[in-house]
Amino acid sequence: MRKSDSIYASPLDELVDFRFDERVVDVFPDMIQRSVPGYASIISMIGVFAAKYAQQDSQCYDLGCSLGAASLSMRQRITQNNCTIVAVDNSPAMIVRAQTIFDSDHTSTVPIELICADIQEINIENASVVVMDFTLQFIALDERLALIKRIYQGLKPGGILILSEKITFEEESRASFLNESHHEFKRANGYSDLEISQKRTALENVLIPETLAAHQQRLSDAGFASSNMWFQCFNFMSLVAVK
Ligand code: GEK
Repeated sequence: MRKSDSIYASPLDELVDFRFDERVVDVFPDMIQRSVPGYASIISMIGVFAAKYAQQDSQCYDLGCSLGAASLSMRQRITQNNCTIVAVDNSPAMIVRAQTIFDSDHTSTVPIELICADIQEINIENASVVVMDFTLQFIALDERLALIKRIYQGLKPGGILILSEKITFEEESRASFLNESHHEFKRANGYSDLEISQKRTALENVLIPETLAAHQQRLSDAGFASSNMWFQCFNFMSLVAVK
């Protein structure tokens, strides 16, 4: 049974910045499913992309893996020989829970190496698929280009980066329509206005969204020949950049 997220349901005296601690880990599958429109589809399609782009004798990275949903999706679809999935998160609580989930998954023999570390500090090498599913948005703005460059350098020719992000829009009317639509989605999923507003405040200094154009410019600056947005729902999108 999925544990239901009620972290922001009662008024909180002091709203501290959002952290991926044990309380969040406990309700994470419910929280992300009810907060990110299209999350389940994106996870499934990450498996579909991995099936096509994973290369024999290479590594597939899941950066900011949380409970490993993208790793499991890739593991189920990869048929190329001698691929390893490297799943990384800097929240110890996420890593402990992800390990128990991986241990109980017997759908495939593709190995998953789980690492508790900052994704800005790990080696990225011999990669055919790199996934950052709603993780770059938590990295400081001035550190994003360096990380994307390291991913580009670690990718083999023909390798891909799958980048999913909450985005913002330059045009005010477009931004407010899509933000409001996202709030409506959360209301439809049972979150109250109080929960939506307290969570927004907690995330304000932690999750910094950018425009699609800013993401595509950075990918191009890092060397990616092309990037295609393959998914958008409200102010959430996912794109694939090819080396
Ligand atoms: C999914 N990809 O289910 N280094 C490592 N991990 C980090 C860092 C960092 N510098 N910063 C944040 N994280 C997942 C969902 S959640 C998105 C990703 C969300 C981790 C953080 O601990 C958390 O587990 C994850 O990135 C972001 O497909 O909750 O909106």
